[in-house]
Amino acid sequence: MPEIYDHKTIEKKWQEAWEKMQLYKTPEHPKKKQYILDMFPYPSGVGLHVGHPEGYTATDILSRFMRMQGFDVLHPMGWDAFGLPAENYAIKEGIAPAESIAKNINRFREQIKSIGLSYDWSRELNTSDPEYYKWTQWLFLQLYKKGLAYKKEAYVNWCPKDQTVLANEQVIDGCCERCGTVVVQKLLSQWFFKITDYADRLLNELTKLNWPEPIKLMQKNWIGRSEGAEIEFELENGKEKIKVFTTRPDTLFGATYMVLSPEHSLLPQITTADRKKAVNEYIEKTKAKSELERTALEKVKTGEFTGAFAINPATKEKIPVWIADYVLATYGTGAIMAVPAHDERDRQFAEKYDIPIADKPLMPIPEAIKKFGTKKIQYKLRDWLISRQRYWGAPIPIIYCDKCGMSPVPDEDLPVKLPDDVDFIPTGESPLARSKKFNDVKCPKCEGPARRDHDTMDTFVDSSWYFFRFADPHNDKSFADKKKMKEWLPVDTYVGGAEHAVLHLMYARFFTKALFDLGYVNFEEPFIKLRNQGLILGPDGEKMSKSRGNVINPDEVIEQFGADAFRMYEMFLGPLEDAKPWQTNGIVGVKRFLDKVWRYQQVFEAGTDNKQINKLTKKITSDIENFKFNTAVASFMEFLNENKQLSKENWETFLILLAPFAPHMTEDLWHQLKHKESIHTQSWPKYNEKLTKEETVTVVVQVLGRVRASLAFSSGASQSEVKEKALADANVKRHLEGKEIVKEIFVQDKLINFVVE
Ligand code: ANZ
Ligand code: ZN
Repeated sequence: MPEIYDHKTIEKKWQEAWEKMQLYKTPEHPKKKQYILDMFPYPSGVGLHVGHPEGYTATDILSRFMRMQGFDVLHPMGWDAFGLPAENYAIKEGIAPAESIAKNINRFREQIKSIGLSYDWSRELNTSDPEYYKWTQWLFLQLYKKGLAYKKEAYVNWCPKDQTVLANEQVIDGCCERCGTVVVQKLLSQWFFKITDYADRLLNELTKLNWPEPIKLMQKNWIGRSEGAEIEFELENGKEKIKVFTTRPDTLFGATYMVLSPEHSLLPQITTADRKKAVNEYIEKTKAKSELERTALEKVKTGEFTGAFAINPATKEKIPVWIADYVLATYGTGAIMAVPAHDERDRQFAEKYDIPIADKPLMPIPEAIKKFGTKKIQYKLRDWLISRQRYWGAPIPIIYCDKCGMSPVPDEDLPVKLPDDVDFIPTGESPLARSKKFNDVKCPKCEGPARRDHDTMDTFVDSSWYFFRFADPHNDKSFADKKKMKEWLPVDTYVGGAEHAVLHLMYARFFTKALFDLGYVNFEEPFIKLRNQGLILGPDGEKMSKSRGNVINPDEVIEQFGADAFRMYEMFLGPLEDAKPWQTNGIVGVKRFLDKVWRYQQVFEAGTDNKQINKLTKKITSDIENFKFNTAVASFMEFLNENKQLSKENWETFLILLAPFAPHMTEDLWHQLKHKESIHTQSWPKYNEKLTKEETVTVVVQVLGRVRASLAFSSGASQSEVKEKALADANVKRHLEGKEIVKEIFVQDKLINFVVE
């Protein structure tokens, strides 16, 4: 056997062999199933980033571990392939998105394969494939037919640079999430999904989920449930009433004015003639402002008096009605009762405009509601705006006829395919509007001339259901066979970045609940257990970016160190969910460990002790179960350092434990031991609980030879472990104070002596 692990030859050899023997093919009908899923990537032009394989390696280890434990595992990979970057690239370089995406996917697939991940490639899917988006369109129509997809005129977030509408979630600090341009408000007719119908269920069922608490909290805040009341105020002149939403009906006696949002529909009726000019000017000015600018607490308050007065139903006093941009049209009723004595924003406003502040006694909330209003639960969650005026997405399958109005595209005419004769230059209108071939269509009702909807769907629609499709990716009769979904779903473990806390994860939950209500699936939550991977930073501790020049290219790392070293280093970096910097000498250490494993098969001496391997088996088993991959890698390293003697059986156990982490090298060593079957089809080792128990020893701590403490350790505790605990001991601390340790004498399991000056 060669002295050196030649990763280039050996890893390639096994990757080809595994593919040929279809080692990772998903069993057709699972008995004991595990569905282990990665958030599928957007195949960008720059290729795989070292951040991608972090989660992928974790789920790969888990998948291999589960297979070895006798589970039938579904572990697929696919591509979230629609979206703006491909279209922007097309605009810049003149290459059709379908073409550039196909190229990127090929590169991504190659790169992922070079890591030795155990995906079942026969289930690969691509959201921009007509065979896939046919079902995206079909699902849209299911929601449409149930009244969960509707069209309405609405003020929408508009990015002037990308020339498209953005969902609220895609506006970060008032700017476009993609290009950073300041977002403006525009009144447009758009498609929405009625996710608000599910607000309560989306909130209540969070408690069922084994998800990181911060993600659950973000979803909870995003849904934003508030309990309060609606109260109507009569106008002094005129019959209209102004309805407000308040969480503090108990403060009604202190309401000394009212504020309507500048978009409020009553304004034309109630504004008095002398105030019209000022009010209209203010309305115009508000249009340029984002919600965030309008609602920031520290912002200087502005507004205009409408000339109208309302009657406070509790005090019967006449109070002025104002407009101000700090009241939003899209929350509650778009109007508030202002209580400057209790609300900070109202106080600032009242002080600025000299409106009375009345500190009146509070009354119990139930009494206030009973006397003056009705109980109301309000949510921050808004309906999901899904139409985009862009090309590279699934066309919305709706037809407009002058005679018959709006009709869904008949199921047998799906998919509505994207035309390829399109000019991509953005103009604010969807590029599809400029394709005659696409637009001209017969009305499904009267057969007369009609036109297609020329918007496409938000790419988050594509990714809201892909996990169903993996259960049955080639089905051309339905989005996935009901029985197969029942066999494989829900997803048992889902891994991806925390940046998806409110978008993708909320939408996927909504889709699942809607499909449950429609009778297609028998579960209401798609992802039972969720784990996040943290960012891998550059070696300088900063976020990796081209401009900083701190990007680590996975291809180069694999070329130099091999896939097994790359995988193990990705896991060794630190706790999966933490942000952590890439350190090149760290991977050198992992590589050195693997070379040691490679040689060990030749050098280990026959031993008989089973205690250590039992302990290791227990540790690796629980570390994988608990997603503690970094400590598992450390345990392998320690084990080899401490055990020169192993029986052949124990050495084989070691290899099996290591196989999910370093699948190539362990497979090769396994075959060198004359095994005919793959190491990856072996059963996961069992351990004897009795042999894993730690023995406790007492270690004496001395300072200059005098005993200062006796501390308990598990036997075999290392010098650094003992030292750390010794230095934390109060008495030892006292005797070391102001002195410098010049020497340490350490006798394992017995003593540590600090020599000081
Ligand atoms: C009177 C009052 C007195 C209020 C007080 C608060 C404190 P959350 O908890 O976020 O639901 N509000 C209602 N609709 C609004 C809108 N469209 N734009 C801006 N503000 C609006 O907040 C509910 C409170 O926010 C409501 O209760 C209302 O002010 C204000 F001491 O009513 B409150
Ligand atoms: Zn018609």
